Amino acid sequence: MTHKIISLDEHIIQSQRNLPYATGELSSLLRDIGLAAKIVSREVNKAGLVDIAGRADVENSSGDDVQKLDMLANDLLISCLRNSGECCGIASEEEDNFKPIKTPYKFAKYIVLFDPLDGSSNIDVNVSIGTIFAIYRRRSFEGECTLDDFLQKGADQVAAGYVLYGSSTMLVYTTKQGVNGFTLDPSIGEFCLSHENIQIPKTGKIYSVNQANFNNYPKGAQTYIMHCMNSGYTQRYIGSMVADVHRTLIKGGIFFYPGTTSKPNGKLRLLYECNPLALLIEEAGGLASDGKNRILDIPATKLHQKTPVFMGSPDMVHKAETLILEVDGV
Ligand code: P6P
Repeated sequence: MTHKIISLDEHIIQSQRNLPYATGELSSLLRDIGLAAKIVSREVNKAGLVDIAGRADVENSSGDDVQKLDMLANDLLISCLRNSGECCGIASEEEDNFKPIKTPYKFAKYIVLFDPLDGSSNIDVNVSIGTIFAIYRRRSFEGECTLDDFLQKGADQVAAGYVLYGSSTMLVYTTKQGVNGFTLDPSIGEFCLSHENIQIPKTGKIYSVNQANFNNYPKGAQTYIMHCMNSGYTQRYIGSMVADVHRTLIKGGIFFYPGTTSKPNGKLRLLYECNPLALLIEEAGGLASDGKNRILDIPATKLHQKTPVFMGSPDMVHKAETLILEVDGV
């Protein structure tokens, strides 16, 4: 029996049929992101063969060294979205100007935030990296988008997803109708449905944290790490959030990046890293918090604001929150 291939485009159109108010713009925007992902995947897979790996001698909004491939991915995504006609504004981790990029489409109803290539420190050592995106309906009614259009709670996202450039290239997305994963088949240039209706295991035995920072974590996070070690869990940490969260989504477990003494809000950005991944984790049946509060409820006040994050299997995130409350208090 031949296996029916469902492409990303077909799936997006089918999902749109379930959204009564859908008029096709969101579907078109998601397809444009899928196109950008294919092009970025082609360039990521060439890194090392062509002089696009390595540092670009530029810093981004978070003071990270920008890699050449970061800039290429950023430019590709901006170009695809700017010409899509479905979004009126774009915000990217790589754009240091603390204000969003306006597109020519002042009446388009969506805005997009993205981290074009997360895990960039892994690019030149051939470790998995990823693109993360979040889509909101604009809050302003018409005309040029405003910063306020971007400063929305994660719970108000209409869609979110990531692309993982690993042993294969996968796109995983949600429009709040569940989580579905697509694997790129380079022979036909299509993302094909490979992981339908992903559900995260209720618990797991893998904890994912940078243990090198142990002494700088709050006591509550230290206590949870000791709990994981004493429970015989396995520690896995790739250093690319998309890769660590993807493994957590598929196998179960918990990924966390707590605040530290020098960075009380941690390192990961709320708007274009934690919120989109938190929506996917929750849509798959998991939990995502800052240790105390639901990530998706955190008010957005700055484009590049950071938050501590604990996300994954519900039983494990709940245990972390319980120990944090016991040890650190409210
Ligand atoms: P650390 C990559 O630079 C990143 O932004 C995330 O993808 C990853 O989870 C984290 O930083 C790794 O940070 O401090 O553990 O090297």
